Amino acid sequence: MKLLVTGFAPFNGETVNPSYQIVQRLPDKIGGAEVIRLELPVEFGHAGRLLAREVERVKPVLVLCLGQAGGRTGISLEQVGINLREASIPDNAGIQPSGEPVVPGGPAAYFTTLPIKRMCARIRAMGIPASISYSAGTYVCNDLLYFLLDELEKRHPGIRGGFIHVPYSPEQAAGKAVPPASLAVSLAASGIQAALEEALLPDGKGEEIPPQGALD
Ligand code: PCA
Repeated sequence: MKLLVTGFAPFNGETVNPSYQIVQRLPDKIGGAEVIRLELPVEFGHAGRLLAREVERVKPVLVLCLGQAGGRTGISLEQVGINLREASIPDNAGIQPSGEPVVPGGPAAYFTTLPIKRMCARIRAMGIPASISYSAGTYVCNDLLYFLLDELEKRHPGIRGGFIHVPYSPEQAAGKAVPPASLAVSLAASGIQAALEEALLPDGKGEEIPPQGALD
């Protein structure tokens, strides 16, 4: 049994991306499953194609993609990917799409197939800030999430997939004149590991889920 976990390369002038630093810190086995790691380029379309190729090769039970969301105040478990590319900055290949679909003719949105409420509750129970997010944005992370869910639905209906955004690391925040929220990579990695353990539990066997209101 394998888990495919991805992070992104640095972008937008940063020298690191905590999403892949977290992936590198995960243990080689989680919940009895082997962890397969992949670093993806911050490039519209290209990231999704590389991921699809790896899904085909690895045949994991679950795919979790991570990305940096500077300014977010905790770990953000994404509920939805939308079929829209709207970039406020160019990607690492210099492409800046506007008003384009991720998949022409595809549905407006896909929901994650991971049990994100249980995963979120598990992270919070460790004393690590986390919440459900209802927008992964319209940049490369949303592009990857939408493309992944489209691919899994069409070609690998047995594989579950989703996306988690993480805040800046403290080192990144320290380099900014007005420091934004940040989360230590080691702490974030512990939370992501626990979330993956939770996701591998059969439905109904996981952490007791408080009502959503209690999570807000
Ligand atoms: N974050 C960007 C793309 C790569 C990354 O780590 C995003 O949120 O779209």
